[in-house]
Amino acid sequence: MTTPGLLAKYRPLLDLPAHTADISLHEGGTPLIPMPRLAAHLGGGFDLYVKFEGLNPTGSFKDRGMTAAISEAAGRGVRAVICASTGNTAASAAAYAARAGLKAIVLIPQGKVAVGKLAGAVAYGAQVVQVDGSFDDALGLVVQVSETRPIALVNSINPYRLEGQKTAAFEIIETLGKAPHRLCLPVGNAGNISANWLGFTQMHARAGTGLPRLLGVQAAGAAPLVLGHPVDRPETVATAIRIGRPARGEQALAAAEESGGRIVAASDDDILAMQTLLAAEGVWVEPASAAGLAGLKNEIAAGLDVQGETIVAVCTGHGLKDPDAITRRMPAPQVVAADLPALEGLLAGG
Ligand code: AN7
Repeated sequence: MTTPGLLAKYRPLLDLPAHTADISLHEGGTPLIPMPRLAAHLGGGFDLYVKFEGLNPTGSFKDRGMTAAISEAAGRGVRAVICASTGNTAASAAAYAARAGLKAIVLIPQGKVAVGKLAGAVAYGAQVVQVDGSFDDALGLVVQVSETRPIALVNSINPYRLEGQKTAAFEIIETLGKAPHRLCLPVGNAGNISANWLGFTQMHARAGTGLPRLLGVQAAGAAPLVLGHPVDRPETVATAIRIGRPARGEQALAAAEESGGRIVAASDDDILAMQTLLAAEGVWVEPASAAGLAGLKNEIAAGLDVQGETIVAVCTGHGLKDPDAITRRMPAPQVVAADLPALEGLLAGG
């Protein structure tokens, strides 16, 4: 017996064509981790959980959508897939394409992808192309290429990506017994917030499980949905969400509004401070994944009343994806001679 992958578990709830195969790395089933100390730090009076999506097979939530998109493409007889990516989509597409025996081509913005993601894409055997431009430029290119060649596009413009990604909502409902009052998560290309809303609304229509208010959080230097216009030169330490023209921006704004929530921005300093707070409670996420909670912290500080609520923060990617985000802030290493008195001396000094 193995744990089922997401398609095996949820197929009747997913709107996928009959030809869809089942290409799986047994993704999903990620833990919902209580964070009582962080909740107290944010003011207390509510229950806080992290849905730790970094524990998926390639280290991010992208695997949920990719099992669906690659399974559809493989079932249709496609031989190659392509995507633009800030890194996690690339690693996930590469892994699932490898699993299916397909070729993967990934376009990434040159010099702006965290090392763990780039290494993943290479390790899984993808053709990695660095674009002298932004993620948005790369997305424009892959859309055009997929229109003229027999190559399946597996960015979240692909509707099957959302079908897979909505399973995060199903899992949260299964664990809590109902939807949380509030769901906070980072927003980049805006696929994930759209997919989660699909999942929560679908389950509510079937089983009356309730709906969360959505708090989507962009990085302040890449916040088109907050500013109300595209950002030509997005910049943020959270390279995963360094996106200026979100493909599903309209859908995300509609979902946030329909839920009674909103989309806000958090500064790089706020994002890194939240990454540190999460790690101080044992959960190391990549910078982008701390954005949702950084936004929540700001909202509470500005007067948002969350008393009595259950809040889930989706932490989308593992800290190991972007070790440089830590090492470049690391203090100088403590070096000691290989003898006990030297170590005792160092420890005595605090
Ligand atoms: C860790 O990999 O867009 O709003 O190309 O890697 O659904 O785009 C990644 C996005 C949040 C934002 N957290 O999700 C890509 C890419 C992490 C991410 C997001 C991403 P969307």
